[in-house]
Amino acid sequence: MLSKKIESALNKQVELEGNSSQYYLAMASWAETQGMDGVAQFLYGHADEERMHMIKLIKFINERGGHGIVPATTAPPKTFKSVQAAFELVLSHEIKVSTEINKLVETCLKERDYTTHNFLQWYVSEQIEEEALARKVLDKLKLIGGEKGGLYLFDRDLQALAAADAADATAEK
Ligand code: OFO
Repeated sequence: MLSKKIESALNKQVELEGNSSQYYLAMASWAETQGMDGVAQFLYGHADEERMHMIKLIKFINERGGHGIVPATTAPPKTFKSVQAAFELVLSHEIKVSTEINKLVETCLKERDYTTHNFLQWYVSEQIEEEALARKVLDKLKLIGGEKGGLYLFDRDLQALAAADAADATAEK
């Protein structure tokens, strides 16, 4: 059984994951309007993953006798200064998510809720991967420095990455 404190902390995380999903969805839609189809596919996939993170939390809360609350969504920005600026936002957002996950882990230890602590380890590892991926993408963008030919190739790279991620996700089902 979840304590009220842990239940509400987990529901705050549900909200953050839901907002992450909307945020990346807005970036994906914007990138598509800029002709960056690979970037768009990558970010659509990322938005789906964040939604899956939200649902995983909701189900866990319910399984442990709590109530996973579906959050209201906050409107994300409609446009972004550049692809690089968008990925800078992705990285800073993921860092924020990691910080919140770490705080949650700490709260679980203080409350001696080892089951939730164990469940959250999946999110801890996921955040390491997501931060590393965002850094890798940003490093490539910095190398390109806004040069058109480079951006074209970058877009194709991200298309391939999005297709590989989608294949992995299907294999995991
Ligand atoms: Fe990348 O935010 Fe979910 O965990």
